[in-house]
Amino acid sequence: WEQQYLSLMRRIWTEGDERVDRTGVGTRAIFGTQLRFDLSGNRVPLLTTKRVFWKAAAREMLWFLTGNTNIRPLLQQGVTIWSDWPLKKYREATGEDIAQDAFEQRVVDDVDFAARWGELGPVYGKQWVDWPTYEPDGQGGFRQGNGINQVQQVVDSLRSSPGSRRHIIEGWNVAELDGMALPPCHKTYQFCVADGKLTGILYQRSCDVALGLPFNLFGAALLTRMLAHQAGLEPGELVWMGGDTHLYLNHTELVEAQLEREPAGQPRLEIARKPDTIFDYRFEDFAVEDYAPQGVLRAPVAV
Ligand code: THF
Repeated sequence: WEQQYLSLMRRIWTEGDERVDRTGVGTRAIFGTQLRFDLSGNRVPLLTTKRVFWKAAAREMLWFLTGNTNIRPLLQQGVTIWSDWPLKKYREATGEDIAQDAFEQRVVDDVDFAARWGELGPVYGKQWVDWPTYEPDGQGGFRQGNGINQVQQVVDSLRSSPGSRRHIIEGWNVAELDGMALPPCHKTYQFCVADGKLTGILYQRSCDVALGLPFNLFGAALLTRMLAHQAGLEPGELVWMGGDTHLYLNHTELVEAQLEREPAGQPRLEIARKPDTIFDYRFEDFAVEDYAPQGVLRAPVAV
């Protein structure tokens, strides 16, 4: 199964178009890609050709489900994958050349500082569980209505109309993109029930194959598993679809090292407890078994 990831990586590296992207780093890219993973028997697409910090990806997914869009709760748990964007904004706004760990420490220690500088805007969590609505105010204008919890709606629709083709969680709120630190990359999730099994599709408009994709695959598999668990379904497959699927040109060392490695093993994801709702999973409920990855491969994140 992991060869799919490695083949995609190899194909982008050898055949991709070179582009200068938003970050200025430069990429090689293929537009329009797909991977499929079997989730049955609790299999999880967690790469073995490098160590993937699945715990950070799991904490990130639980953070999305809380609806929170501030990096503070992530940092309180030692997860630093979202720090680069607020940090860049802070440095640009204040001219202060603060170190990343000093910035992160201030966000953790100082609630007001976190509210001012740790906020990412209405990103994933907000749209997933509290998509804004508007209703007529009776005077020819509009006022804010109740937010829509798309995740709860999908749990409900999986239970009440499993055959539906509308089990969708959407992050791309066109009207709110401007307020987001980064418009959503993993923007659309769709689910399908067949034979008592739940299959998930993740459509990702833009994908950093070396750093982001291993996280996104684990996160999407975890979300599919939690939904299946809550709806009383078995895990089916995870289908991943990429728009601009790229490797950053400064990831050369990682790519070359990883393509030399052979995958080994099939990790499994166990969920210990079935809470009352999808919003009540705790990190301690998740365990990965049979995961014996090769060593960490580091690469810089393009911001
Ligand atoms: N922007 C870019 N350029 N790449 C991304 O992967 C990415 N994301 C999120 C938003 N914007 C992105 C942030 N997610 C890492 C992993 C996921 C991220 C961001 C960074 C990362 O650096 N991983 C390292 C270290 C992990 C750790 O120390 O915990 C790794 O080796 O995997 C795609 O969702």
